[in-house]
Amino acid sequence: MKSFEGRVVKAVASRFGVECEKGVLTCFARKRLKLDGSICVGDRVKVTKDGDSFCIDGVLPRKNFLVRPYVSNIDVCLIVIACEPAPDLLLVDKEIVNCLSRQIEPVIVLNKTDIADMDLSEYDKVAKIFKCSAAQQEGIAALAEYIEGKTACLAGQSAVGKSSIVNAIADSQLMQVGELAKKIKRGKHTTRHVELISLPNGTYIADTCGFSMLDCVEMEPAELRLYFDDLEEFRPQCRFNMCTHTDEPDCAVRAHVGKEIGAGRYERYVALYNELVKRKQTKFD
Ligand SMILES: Nc1nc2c(ncn2[C@@H]2O[C@H](COP(=O)(O)OP(=O)(O)OP(=O)(O)O)[C@@H](O)[C@H]2O)c(=O)[nH]1
Ligand SMILES: [Mg+2]
Ligand SMILES: [Zn+2]
Repeated sequence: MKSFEGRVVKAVASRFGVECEKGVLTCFARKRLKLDGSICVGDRVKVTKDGDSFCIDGVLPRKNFLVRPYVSNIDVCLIVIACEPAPDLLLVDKEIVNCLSRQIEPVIVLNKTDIADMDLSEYDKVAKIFKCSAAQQEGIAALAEYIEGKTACLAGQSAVGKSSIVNAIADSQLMQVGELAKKIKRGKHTTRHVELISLPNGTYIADTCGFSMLDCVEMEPAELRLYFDDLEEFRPQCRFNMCTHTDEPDCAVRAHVGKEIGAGRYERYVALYNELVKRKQTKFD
């Protein structure tokens, strides 16, 4: 039996699309690799030809994985926002924390610049920022170049234009683009399944369903600051070495809010911190 390696680019029920030298093959999984989640899109797998069918025999070690959407081996996450639907920056900050805690590089993408621009200078020290209009094909080339050869996933609220960006990058209408529900200015979660799109230049893109990746962040409140480099920069000047920058006296971070640290960014740090404290309390209640 000949066996070879490939990458799972699609999962539908118990069938997997595995990309390999021969193209994308439909594969089944060995029984011992239970079908309830031991294989996900993004996995590098070993495949064996078994008669007329192909079977996944094993999954190679993962670099990382996300639960919602369920994708593995991600290098970069494009966190997409737009002027409409109105950006939820708390969600953006949670997604950044989630990325950093999983060795994924967060990249902020402001889409729909044909409608409005937005000041994102609060994030200058936090993540690489791209501005684009998928509709006008503006700023797309730079983004495509940045993710070349990497595996990128997209995150962000419904209707910010994730699928449109994937289309623009792939330069083809691979994905179904939904109408922004006009009255409520909220999307309809058009994209429902996860699929890795393999581009000729070695880039893989996972279009996702618009859910946030945040609920799966498991960490101690005191750990949060490790994912806020832009605040941590000032910690050496805080009175306490273990300062959480919330209510300690002589906190250098608080002293720089409104100057080098954006007030909104700091407020969201505190909101996230309090959320983690609350979660910890309810866990032990
Ligand atoms: N004006 C403008 N509209 C855009 C742009 N990009 C996308 N849209 C529109 O925004 C709406 C939503 O786009 P989608 O690409 O489906 O958004 P999505 O983020 O994939 O949404 P979900 O799949 O529901 O999560 C569509 O009506 C698009 O035509 C843009 O650059 N400018
Ligand atoms: Mg979509
Ligand atoms: Zn401090």
